[in-house]
Amino acid sequence: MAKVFLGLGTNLGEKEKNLCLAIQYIEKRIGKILSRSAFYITPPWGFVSDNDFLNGVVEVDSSCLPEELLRITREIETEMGRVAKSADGNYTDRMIDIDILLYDDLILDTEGLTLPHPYLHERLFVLEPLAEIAPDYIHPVFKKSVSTLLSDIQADTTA
Ligand code: PH2
Ligand code: MG
Ligand code: MG
Repeated sequence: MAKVFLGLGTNLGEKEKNLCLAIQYIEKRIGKILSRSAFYITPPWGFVSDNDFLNGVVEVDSSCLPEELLRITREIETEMGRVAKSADGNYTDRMIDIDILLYDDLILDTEGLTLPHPYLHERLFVLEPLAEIAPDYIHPVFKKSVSTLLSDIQADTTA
């Protein structure tokens, strides 16, 4: 079994319902939810939109391999009405986004999947909920705890 952290985000529709539904799908298809952060209202990061996000992180005990996880999370996104990942490489509003943040302490860089998530350490909307449920988890590349990564970017006002 692998311990997996998934980041959830939505900025369209009934956002709280979207996150709760995604968590139900995750529990059914990916594995037991070991912990769940609170949901955080966050401003759009990296693109301009009138729609704020609701973000959260869940910790899952899963027997899925990373590639299977990617396939299943994409299926859930599509079933929940996510239309296109992005138009011309820019971020877009979405019903649901499920990102694989950490998979045990696996480091992976394939065409479709990079682990840990390549922007995990730069994003307050990921680090805040992650630090709530896993402050002492060590990032396998930077060898720093999640709470240290969070204080690093809190010191940087551009994050
Ligand atoms: N996801 C993005 C880009 N920007 N901003 C916020 N606040 N929350 C997100 O989940 C988010 C984002 C790419 O997936
Ligand atoms: Mg994302
Ligand atoms: Mg994504």
